[in-house]
Amino acid sequence: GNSPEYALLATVETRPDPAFAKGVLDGLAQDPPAIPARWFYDEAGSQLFDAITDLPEYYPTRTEIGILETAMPEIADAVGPGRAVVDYGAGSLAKTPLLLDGIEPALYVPVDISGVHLRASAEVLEKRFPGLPIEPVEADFTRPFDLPAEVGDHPRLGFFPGSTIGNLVPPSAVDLLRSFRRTLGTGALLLIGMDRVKDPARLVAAYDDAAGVTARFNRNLLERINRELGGTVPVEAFAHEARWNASLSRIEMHLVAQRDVRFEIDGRPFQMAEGASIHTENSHKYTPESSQLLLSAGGWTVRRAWTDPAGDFSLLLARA
Ligand code: AVI
Repeated sequence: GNSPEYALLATVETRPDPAFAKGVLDGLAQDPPAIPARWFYDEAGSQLFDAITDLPEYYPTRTEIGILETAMPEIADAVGPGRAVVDYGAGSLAKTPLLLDGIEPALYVPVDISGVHLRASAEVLEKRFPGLPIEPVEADFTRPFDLPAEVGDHPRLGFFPGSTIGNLVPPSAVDLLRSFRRTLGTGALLLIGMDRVKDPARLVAAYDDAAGVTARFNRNLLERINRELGGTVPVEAFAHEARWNASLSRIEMHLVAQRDVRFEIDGRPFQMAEGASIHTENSHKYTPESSQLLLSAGGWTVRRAWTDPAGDFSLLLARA
């Protein structure tokens, strides 16, 4: 039955996040309207993202895992043993074990804004790596934070796979890289995944798959607005679109109104004309040159870079 504890948990979890409300209302007030991609990842959105990573068109996840597998002996050589691994985003349970198996770390520091996510993944990794000290940090890693005392003088290795850096516009990406540098310190290493520029048709397909999973992921943002912010957004009136923006070297995801629409969010009225769009995500793609440039603007010097044979994705090792 429903224990009182359960009821309390349900209340806590459905309480609207004021930052989400602000992100949505401020974003829709912009011209053109744009809502930051971080708001995709509620429970449903995180599950849809997991489903995306299995799609035939979505190459980044499996390609990066392939690079980690193939290049691990070289990565281990370049990184050396005894590092404190700081894993930004609490760890992909597919990628982190490859790294921890490969490099003989001294300790593992997963960092995530969600304590629930952090504890769940730490529990899995504790079982998988029984001898490895794990020191989770609940923090917003877009800002510098203090490393746990256990890190001590161990040399540091930041791990930021997935090309998540690509979801930030360059000024924000540079800020994030600088903040990593502040947290990890001079002399630290950073292993970072960055997706590559390629045939636009393949890029668009990766973000507009035939099964429509990415479309559901995109539209889930509107459903989340309706669920959590008392929205009346007519979700079916919005079409998912993935566009390649060549001059800014990025895939953009949009939700395009298929007719004139009116709706309310948090009691506030909005209207959009047919054809108008809400810009929901950027996913920047890099060349070898632009990835080096971005990293160096963020205070990191590229030491090594690995790619898959087709050059679809890259894993870079940089030094602060
Ligand atoms: C999380 N991030 C790196 C993904 C990407 O490819 O930009 C998010 C995503 N959006 C649509 N498909 C995947």
